[in-house]
Amino acid sequence: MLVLITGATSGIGKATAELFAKHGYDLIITGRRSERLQDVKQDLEKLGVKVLSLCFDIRKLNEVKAAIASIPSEMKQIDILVNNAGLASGLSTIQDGDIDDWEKMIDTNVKGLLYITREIAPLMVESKKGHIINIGSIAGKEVYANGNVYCATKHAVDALNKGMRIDLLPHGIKVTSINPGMIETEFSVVRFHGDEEKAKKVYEGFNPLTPEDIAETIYWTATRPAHVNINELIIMPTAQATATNTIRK
Ligand code: NDP
Ligand code: 8X3
Repeated sequence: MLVLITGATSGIGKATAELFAKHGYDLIITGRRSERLQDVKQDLEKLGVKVLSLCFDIRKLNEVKAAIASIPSEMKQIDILVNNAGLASGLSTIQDGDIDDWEKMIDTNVKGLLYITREIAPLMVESKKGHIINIGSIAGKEVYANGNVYCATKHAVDALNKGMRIDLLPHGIKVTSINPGMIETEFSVVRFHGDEEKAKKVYEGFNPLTPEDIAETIYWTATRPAHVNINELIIMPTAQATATNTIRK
């Protein structure tokens, strides 16, 4: 079995790659940070599986096409695609929003996910099987103050998840979305443009999910019997009821 995970250099993607590797799955991992990607690849290989790393920016269609075209034919039969690469950039009102931040989020979370899917879904259609797992968010189910564009991109992922499932139904391809609440990863450091102090405060006094919690959920979803598909899941920390209702110590 072969799994392609986008954004495997940190957080959910990295933890998911490790869990699949522990279960003997071969992997194709992607990300922009080449050194990190190489380190992750080497660690995964120590678990005895075959790993191909593809370093590219998911926002660039030509890079996506070239990367997928470079996959050797014996690794083209991808069983599971985890559309995970994504980010929030900035947290501000719509009237103060930074257009560069908006473009980064739309280009990564929506267009990047589409570019990859457009390359991989036809391969799955050809082999009449496959599973696409889209990483959405509670921000794709609810909207919170200052989250405007990030929430819009994750609502788009929610809609695409439903649309993909309908279009791929005749081809026997499963489509699932996993929609988590707060997970401590590099997400907030990226959202706050590298401000680690500000990022740390997001999780202060709070017990968030871990990337491993989401990896386990993805793995469970991917290993249901052939006739079972998990359409979507919302998974939250016990200390978080909605996007904005949290309990802190
Ligand atoms: P991280 O920042 O730890 O990981 C994000 C991953 O996405 C990295 O591997 C990064 O790799 C990759 N990535 C980002 N931009 C690009 C790009 N342009 N091209 C290629 N790869 C890219 O965050 P998380 O693990 O938390 O995020 C993973 C997913 O989970 C995202 O879609 C996020 O929206 C979602 N999510 C996160 C939540 C949270 O609270 N953390 C909650 C709900 C959903 P690199 O920088 O090397 O390119
Ligand atoms: C990321 C988590 O809290 O910004 O999707 O909605 S949050």
